[in-house]
Amino acid sequence: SYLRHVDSRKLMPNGAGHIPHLKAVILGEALASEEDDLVLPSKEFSDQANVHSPEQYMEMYKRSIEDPDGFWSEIASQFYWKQKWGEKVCDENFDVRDGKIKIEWFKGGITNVCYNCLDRNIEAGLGDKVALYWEGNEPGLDGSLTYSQLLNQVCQVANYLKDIGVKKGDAVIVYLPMINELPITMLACARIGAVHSVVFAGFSAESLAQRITDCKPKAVITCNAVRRGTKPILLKDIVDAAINDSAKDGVSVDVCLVYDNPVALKREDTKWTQGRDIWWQDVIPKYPSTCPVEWVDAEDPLFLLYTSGSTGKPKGVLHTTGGYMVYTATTFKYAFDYKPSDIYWCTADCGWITGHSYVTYGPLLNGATVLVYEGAPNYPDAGRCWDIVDKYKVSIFYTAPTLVRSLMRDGEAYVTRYSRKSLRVLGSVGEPINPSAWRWFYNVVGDSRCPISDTWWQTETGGFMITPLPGAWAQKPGSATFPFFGIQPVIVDEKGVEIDGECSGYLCIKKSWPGAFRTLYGDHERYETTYFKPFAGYYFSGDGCRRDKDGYHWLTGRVDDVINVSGHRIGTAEVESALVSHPQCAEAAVVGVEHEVKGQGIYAFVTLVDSVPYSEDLRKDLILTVRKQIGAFAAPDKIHWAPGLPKTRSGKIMRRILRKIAARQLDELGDTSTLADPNVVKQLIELSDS
Ligand code: 6R9
Repeated sequence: SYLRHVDSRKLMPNGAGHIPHLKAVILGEALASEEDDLVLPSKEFSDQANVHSPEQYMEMYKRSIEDPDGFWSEIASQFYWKQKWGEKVCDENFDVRDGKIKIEWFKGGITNVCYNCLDRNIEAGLGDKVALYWEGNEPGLDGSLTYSQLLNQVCQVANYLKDIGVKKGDAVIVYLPMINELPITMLACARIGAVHSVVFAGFSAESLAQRITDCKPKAVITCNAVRRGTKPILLKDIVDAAINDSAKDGVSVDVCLVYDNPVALKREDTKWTQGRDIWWQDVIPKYPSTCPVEWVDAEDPLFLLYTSGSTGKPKGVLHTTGGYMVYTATTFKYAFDYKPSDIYWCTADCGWITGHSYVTYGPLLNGATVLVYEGAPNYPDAGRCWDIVDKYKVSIFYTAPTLVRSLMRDGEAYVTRYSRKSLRVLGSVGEPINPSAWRWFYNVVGDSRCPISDTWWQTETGGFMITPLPGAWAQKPGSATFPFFGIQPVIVDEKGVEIDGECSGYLCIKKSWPGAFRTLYGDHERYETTYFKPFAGYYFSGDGCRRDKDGYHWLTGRVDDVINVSGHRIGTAEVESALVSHPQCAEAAVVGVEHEVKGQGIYAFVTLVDSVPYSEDLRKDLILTVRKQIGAFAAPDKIHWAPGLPKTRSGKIMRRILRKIAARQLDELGDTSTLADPNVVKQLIELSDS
């Protein structure tokens, strides 16, 4: 059966060829490089998988490229459409030189995403299946909703929203923690054709105000307070400040619906604005639990999600209805090898795209059982995730490399004390996962049994773009592997010329896909300038990518994070991965600094494994590790010991701040309001000269 994999690799797209070194892997010989490290799915897994061989993938992939209309309309037909789409499945202009960028899928088709998530599944007999499990921050606090119960609650909220005058096309801002009411609110908006804009309930009042001012919502939906770990966060205070701020810009909010969370704050201690604020529990239960659906066009907006660009104000990424529905459902099904008996847990918050596509829409469209977890993944201790996995018999676990690395740092004992035998597929998203973290995730968490879907995608892409299909082919730790159906990734040089075979460069996408964003809200020009003008004819992802001799894709980080040292282009992620492979290094973040001779030098912030002391020997050893793994040119010029790294609450390292610290431009640190822990920056500055 191994030979089956080898031969069919000739079929891999983009020049992937035969793999002679596979023999070495099977025989357990030493590998020349990480590119040769192959992890094969077990026969049992492949045999039961939705896509079970490279040949099957290739056949489906080929069809999706050669006949996208046929491929996608067949899948779309499995959903409920009040009226089928018009003549064209896809109508696009993807090239700025031919005029305005336009992407349309299933135009003329009339449907509703909420109906397809709930009513359709209930009609198919899933009414009594659990749709949402909810696990609270405090162990022991939990709940669940079946598909029928979820529909009832969604309808009550939808009826309330209609009653206060929210209509099709109106924006609603949602600033809620991870409680069931968050996906409920999203679905309620979708049901009546309103456009939700979920703001991660960890953003500052200023950030929230910016978003309120930009999309002028008919209502803001929040919660008085929440506990994450031991820390209570007064969400309502933040909302009050934000609403006051946007009022100064002439944008007023008439209704603020507040979920009462007595575990975190008493009602009477919640600040209140009479006439504007209203308790969720006082009104929602009074509304009828059925609500007719607002049928919308496939190209009507579903939601707005703000994401940060490299400069300027946040960008309102706009997703529409039909294509997004079809794409998130399909990617979920294949990339996680979803089966109806699965219990699925994604640790992302609904405030990010991952929570939209892969907590709410993708799984529910498949009729899946989803776990929503309110708390911090290491509360009350580093074993909480596996405690939850055992409690709910989670079978698909989807998380971010940053969590994997931090749990790795806390030690295996927290993992191995739990059974985890329900797990069958693992997933990773948000940043490149370094091979050593991949290995730990695979060997320790998954007991060397569960394939890892390292899914590369973006807020803008709506769903997975480059991802393993577990069961279909061999994985390489650290590589996102191959494109999803319908996706044509191309690697271009700085002139925008496509490069073939083994190469590295800028990652672009040729042709649209159903889940693509359609515009930046209120700024179509910025949409074209940022994504379609850098390399005319393509969507530019902003990421760098290497394609290896076997056609596997290795994401090398944002190209704005590329460092050029003496003419060598070095991805910060590559250096970080080398550093982290050192047994005493827990986490690393690398930035470029001005260097007199080399143009740019490499400046590395390094967090050590618990209780290992800083030392000159260790510093030298870390540098040696990078020299060994990448080359002397990539050796860091400076190692800066870091007790912690500045991260956003979604776990992304804020390199902007690290660059300023590295350059000693301490008065130019900029906005630090989105940091998970602002103290980290202070500590780093104090350690600057050590
Ligand atoms: C889904 C999400 C998008 C950026 C993207 C890339 C990085 C995400 C990745 C990955 C390597 C992966 N990224 N997944 N890099 N491997 N599996 O995270 O969306 O918040 O918009 O971030 O995240 O740099 O361009 P978003």
